[in-house]
Amino acid sequence: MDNEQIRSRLKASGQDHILDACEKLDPARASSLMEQASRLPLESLPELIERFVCCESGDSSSTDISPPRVTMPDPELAAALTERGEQVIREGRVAAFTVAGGQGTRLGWGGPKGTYPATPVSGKPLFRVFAEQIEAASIAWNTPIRWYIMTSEANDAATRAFFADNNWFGLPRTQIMLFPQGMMPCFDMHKGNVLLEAPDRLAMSPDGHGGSIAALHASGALEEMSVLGIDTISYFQVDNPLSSVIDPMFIGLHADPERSSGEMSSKMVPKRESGEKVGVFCRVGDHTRVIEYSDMPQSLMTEVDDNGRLRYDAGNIAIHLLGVDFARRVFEANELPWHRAVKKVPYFDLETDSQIAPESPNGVKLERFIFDALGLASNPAILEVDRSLEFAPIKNAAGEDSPESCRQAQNDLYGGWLESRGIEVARNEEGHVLADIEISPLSAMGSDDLKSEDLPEAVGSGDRILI
Ligand code: UD2
Repeated sequence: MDNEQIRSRLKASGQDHILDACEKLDPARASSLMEQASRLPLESLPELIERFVCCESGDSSSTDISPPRVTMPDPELAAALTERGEQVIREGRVAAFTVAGGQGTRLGWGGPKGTYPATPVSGKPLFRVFAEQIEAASIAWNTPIRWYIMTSEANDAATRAFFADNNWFGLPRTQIMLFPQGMMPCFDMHKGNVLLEAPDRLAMSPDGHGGSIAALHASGALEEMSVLGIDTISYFQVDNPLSSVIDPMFIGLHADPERSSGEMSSKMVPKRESGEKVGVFCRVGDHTRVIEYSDMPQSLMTEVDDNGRLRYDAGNIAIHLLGVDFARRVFEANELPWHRAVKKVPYFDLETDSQIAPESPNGVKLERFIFDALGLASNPAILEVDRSLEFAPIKNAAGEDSPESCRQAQNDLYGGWLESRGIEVARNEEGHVLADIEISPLSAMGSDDLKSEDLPEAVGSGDRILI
């Protein structure tokens, strides 16, 4: 595309200020800025700005809200679903997919979140935790499970370097594919202008984990999955070491035509308390949706049923299964809504020719959320799972959802495994394990897999057990 074309597209989309910026630059830098501008979704910007940038809320609110239908299988059904799921895995139809494009700002960790040391004894980074699960599952079901990882522009190089330095965690290099997510421009919250980060650079930010659908397409991953016969994507976030990366029972539920269309299925845990910062699964009209904690009206957030249980307690732990055909359909429909986040965005001011660090929010970043795809799925299955077995995210530096709470959750979980094998484990009055215990999925994927010769006689306070 030549400069004239970009020029007229910029004018038509109301972003002429970028042309003004170019006029102040030498030819090389002007051409770099024009090139960045040419990659913006210019034709859709005016509508996007009107709907999501220059208005208070991009979210449509609805009054027709009710709790979702949740599946809690009894042991007999669980066994049948597990068997079905194992068959699907054995046939090589499932891939693991980690979204790891976030910056981990709340945690205050400099590198990509997946490099964070997460396990209680050996301090394994999150990426290794998942890699070992994938290796163990590949062995257990005798099929090389493909692992897709979405990074972002900011952490792609560091993530690749980390995998290379760690020899791809012992997995064949060909089993892993990394790709960056898309970027969206940051806008002036009043005028809708795309902000400049520097005189010759647009201010851009990652397009949210919902951008994973477009990134799966753009990277060729969706295409590759079809070629390899993969029809199910096991989606999880990089911040939760308890994620069961390949869960046969969940996969069996997703693949059971009586219980799911096989388009999208999700796991939930009952919320810890009404204010917990997780999105909540709801029925909105005829669709299942997640309402993000920040968008949930207070009255619904705290509403209780006749038994005193929160009516909207189905917390989203961000573990989903997506059909590959469904993901392609969501990509083609291009209907996932944008969510507006008002932020302080440092920018270069063209009028004063100066760099501004705003003291109050001035900009809007737009993100897509993966769970909005639920609204496009027919008959999604929502599976209730036990928080203590599956959800202990590392998000904050201290307190809830921190390295410390996650470490305790891992100790409690693995302590329980040892107890189920008749081993005495020291616990405090609140029931928390008083030792550090770590069990690699390569040693055991569940308590039944533990080999007697690996087990300690007892676990006392302060012990450190690595199996
Ligand atoms: C998310 C959910 C929340 C709940 C919680 C469970 C959203 C908006 N909220 O909250 O409802 O389910 O998780 O743990 O999802 N990521 C990318 N690219 C991006 C943004 C995020 O890859 O552009 C990844 C990020 O690396 C992480 C995950 O998505 O793995 C979650 O991101 P977050 O930390 O921003 O989400 P959070 O904790 O606000």
